[in-house]
Amino acid sequence: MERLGNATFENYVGLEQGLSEMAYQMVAHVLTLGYAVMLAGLFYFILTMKTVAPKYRISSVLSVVVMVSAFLLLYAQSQNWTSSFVFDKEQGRYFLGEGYDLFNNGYRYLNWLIDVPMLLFQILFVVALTKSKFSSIRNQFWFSGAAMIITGYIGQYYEVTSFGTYAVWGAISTIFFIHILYLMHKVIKEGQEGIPEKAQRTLRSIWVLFLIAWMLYPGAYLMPHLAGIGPEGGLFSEAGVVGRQITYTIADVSSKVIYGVLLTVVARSRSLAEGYEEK
Ligand code: RET
Repeated sequence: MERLGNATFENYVGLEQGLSEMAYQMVAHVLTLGYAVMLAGLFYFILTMKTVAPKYRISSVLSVVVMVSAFLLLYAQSQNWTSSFVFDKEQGRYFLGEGYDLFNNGYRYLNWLIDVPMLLFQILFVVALTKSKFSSIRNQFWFSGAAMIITGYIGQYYEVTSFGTYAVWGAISTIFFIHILYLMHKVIKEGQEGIPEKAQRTLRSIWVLFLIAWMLYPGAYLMPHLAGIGPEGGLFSEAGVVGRQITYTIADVSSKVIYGVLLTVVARSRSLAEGYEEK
């Protein structure tokens, strides 16, 4: 099982069993949907910017930054998929092409390196902290966000070849993730004080969305090993390959686009309550 070195499990599945037409196309389609949604989101955030008071607009600007970087990186990810597997007429399945690229989810991780700090930073412009210091929360968000991703990025190279190494890096990454969840919970709790009831309700939904959407990423990391450890069992199969890309796409749309839209909704309620009128 080591012919491909540190390649991720998608390549091993593509080398040994190959992918059916449906599995191959579903991934190609879901990746395309991913970057198309980012482009649509880009227009939404630009066009709604003026519906909120100027002090909240940085949140929309940060969503624009997230949309552009996600669009480009998800586009690259999608190209990587179609250039990694080729159709074999004899067997009627897609296999890893000779002399082609290997597939790697690394584009995503590097995209998160930009987007995760931006997404965490963004909420600080929509809510007012009552007890914590802005700069302290911001720095902790950035530090733990970057540390979580870099450690996870290293770990994902070992998902096939060394389960131990993969588990240890994953566990270190999880410690930073728990720190982020703790900070976000605090920010959302403090942020609810003294704002309109409707905005409070939206903030509570943001917490639920955040929790679910962000948990999907470690789920995708674990995908090849869910329901059974190792190359023989569980989702180390084309179901796992498709499942991982669908999970990533749902997570991306929720954590970047829907989250940004809900923050715009909170900023809009607060702007109206403060007497802001769009000109
Ligand atoms: C990793 C490694 C395994 C352990 C954990 C992880 C968490 C990843 C998260 C990523 C969030 C990404 C977002 C991107 C949006 O653009 C790195 C998979 C806990 C939470 C929100």
